[in-house]
Amino acid sequence: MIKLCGFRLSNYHNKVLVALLEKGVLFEEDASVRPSQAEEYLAKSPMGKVPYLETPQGRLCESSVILEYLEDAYPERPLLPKAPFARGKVRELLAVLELHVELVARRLYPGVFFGAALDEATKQSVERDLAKGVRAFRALARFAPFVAGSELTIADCAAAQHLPLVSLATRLAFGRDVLADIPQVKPYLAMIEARPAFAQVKAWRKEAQEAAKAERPGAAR
Ligand SMILES: N[C@@H](CCC(=O)N[C@@H](CS)C(=O)NCC(=O)O)C(=O)O
Repeated sequence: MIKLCGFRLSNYHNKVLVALLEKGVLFEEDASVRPSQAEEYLAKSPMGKVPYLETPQGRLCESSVILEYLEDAYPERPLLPKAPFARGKVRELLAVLELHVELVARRLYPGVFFGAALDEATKQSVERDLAKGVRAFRALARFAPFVAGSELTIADCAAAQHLPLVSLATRLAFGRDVLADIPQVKPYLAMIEARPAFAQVKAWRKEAQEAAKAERPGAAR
């Protein structure tokens, strides 16, 4: 059986977890795996990140690659449309959201969530780059009612995890939510989080958050 390895505070782990639940795939989870640069961990996940997926044929890392693998291996409940152009549009939205929004906001996380110093130069470069990413996301997102259109897709699995984190990080860093000017985001998140799979993953994340707080009382997240 396939096994998802990572931890439930990770938005990338949760992106895959919710896709597995939505697709109704039988899977195991090891939620105790943490990122590491140790040799033995790099042998499993070459960038030292989570998540990775164990399959009968071997391991796969990179959450979007894992989602594509799941689409190929478990096509019964698809999270991508059939038509090539429509598939391209979903992947385009997902790439913009991750490369130009989440990954940019991620530069704030050490400062806003883990107590590291956050210098002005970083804040300014993040603010500048995020303005472009958020503009592109806003141009591409459909909210009709799902983020990429009328069907639930892999883009929703990602958006539901990343958007709240980007809002929180930018509120903490800049005193304003960079997504506040996209009025569809809040109702979209309320709608998507009402789905049982998304509600379950959110509840597991909150449990993991409480456990992390109990371990490290100073941590923000
Ligand atoms: N592009 C990767 C990103 C995964 C990622 O950044 N995971 C974080 C946890 S949310 C991590 O492992 N961070 C540790 C590190 O970057 O060394 C994916 O989609 O799987």
